[in-house]
Amino acid sequence: MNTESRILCKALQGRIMSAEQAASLVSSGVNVGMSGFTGSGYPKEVPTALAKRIEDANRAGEKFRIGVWTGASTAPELDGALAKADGVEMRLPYQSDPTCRKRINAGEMEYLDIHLSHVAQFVWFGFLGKLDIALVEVTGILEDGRLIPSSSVGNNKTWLDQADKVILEVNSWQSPRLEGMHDIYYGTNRPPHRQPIPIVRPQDRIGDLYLRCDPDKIIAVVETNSPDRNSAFSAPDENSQRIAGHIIEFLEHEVKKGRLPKELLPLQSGVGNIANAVMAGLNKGPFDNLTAYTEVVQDGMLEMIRSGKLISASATAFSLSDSALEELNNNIDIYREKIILRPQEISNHPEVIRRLGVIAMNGMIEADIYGNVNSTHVMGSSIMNGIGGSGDFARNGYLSIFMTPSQAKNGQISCIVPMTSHIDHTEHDVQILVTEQGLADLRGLSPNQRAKVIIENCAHPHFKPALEDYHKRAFDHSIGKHTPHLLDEALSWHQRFLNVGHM
Ligand code: 0RQ
Repeated sequence: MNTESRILCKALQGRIMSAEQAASLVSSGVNVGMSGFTGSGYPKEVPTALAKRIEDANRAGEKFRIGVWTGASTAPELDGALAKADGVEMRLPYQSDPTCRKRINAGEMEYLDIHLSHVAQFVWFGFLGKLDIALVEVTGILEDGRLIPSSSVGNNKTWLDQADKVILEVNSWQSPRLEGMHDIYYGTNRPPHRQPIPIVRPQDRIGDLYLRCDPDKIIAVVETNSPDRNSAFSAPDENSQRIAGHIIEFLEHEVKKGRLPKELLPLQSGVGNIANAVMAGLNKGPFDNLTAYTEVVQDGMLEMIRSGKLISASATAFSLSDSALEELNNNIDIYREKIILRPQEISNHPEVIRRLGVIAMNGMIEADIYGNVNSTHVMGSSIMNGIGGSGDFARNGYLSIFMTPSQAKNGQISCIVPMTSHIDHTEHDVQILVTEQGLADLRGLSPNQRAKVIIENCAHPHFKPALEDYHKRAFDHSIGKHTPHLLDEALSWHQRFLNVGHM
């Protein structure tokens, strides 16, 4: 597209206005579907203007609150500003903002944590109520009104389709050469009319390059020029490197056993420093011609594409540091050939994940000795971020791997516990646990066999004796010996740490 003007559609040029004017079109009580996924492609100016408006209303004694639905996490200008203004009635489906988290944990904001692949279809089914407004960042608008998506796709297709009214932010900071990287699939129907999703390789394109939107619904177009959130990663620390090392050794073993091809199967990698470190490890590792079918392209994956280790990546968003972003923009024509950004109901689609045989690797808060995993709650009652896409991938992947350092809060808390204080992934969905101490391969093991391997391989030596002692006493005294527990003791495990890590 012409880089000087980003709004080529004549009819929409007349709807250009300021962020404040656009924010004034949003009234209290509405549900707003906003773009944004792991800090990329979120609207930058209207949410902040809206937060200001909400603060003014609150000062005047009027309660002004909206429902905020997104793809996933956003940034301080969106989640932070609206939470600070106390303007969010219901937030879904994934957030990682400190102010938002504080409000949720104080009981001041409702939060619905659902699998990322479920969000779009729940809206089509009408399960979440009415979507009033879509507020979506795009890279540009073509003459015929089609929209060039931004640095994330998330739920934008669904928001534009389902909302009564649409506000667009056209961000000229986004590279115009993102055009051509997206694949927007319009073939999803509701049951009983569903057809197979025709992806048989991660790099298959099945949709359009552009988002569609009825121009009559577009009530405002706001021009912006603001960067995505910088997702800085720390250099892999010793623990992350050891976790990466255990995973690579395991994958090599699986190749030797003939259970994985030598170029492995498509990789999914969660967010955060450990996930990034695993990618850095794979980049130096023995595998070539790798592919990814994942949600997020972080720095580590970009480096793997650059080195040639990774030949293609399918995702729904970027989450990059400043330097990685510069690398992407400087070489975007090369990356566009290798990266596809899809709607999140497709990037996280259970059918496709199962068909491709994805190797799912996600972070966790804690796991118990039987293999249940808690990804979301600290001390059983405080939310950290949300389940994100980890369940979509863990339940349906070829391998489901969960990783964490063996201890948190400077060694005061064990991340291997007798019974998880909250469960996101049950023992049935968890095959491999990894800490810096080692890897527990749980495939084919009964609960008691799992407990031995998890404690032996994953627990920190500081907590190992207490966990072994718990399992032994539970086996001796529990009525049922299948998954032995001393319930009072298991449930009170966290009590002694309550003053340590509560948020
Ligand atoms: O808190 O920074 O205040 O100290 O949890 O922990 O070790 O920095 O790990 O950044 O990889 O996050 C599970 C949260 C791990 C993440 C989780 C405290 C710890 C620290 C973060 P502080 P780390 P990470 C794809 C997949 C769910 C969604 C998902 C996550 C903070 O991986 O959100 O997988 N996963 N999506 O101190 C008390 C424990 C603790 C603990 C860690 N046992 N007790 N606090 N912490 N373990 C992406 C998307 O779906 C979008």
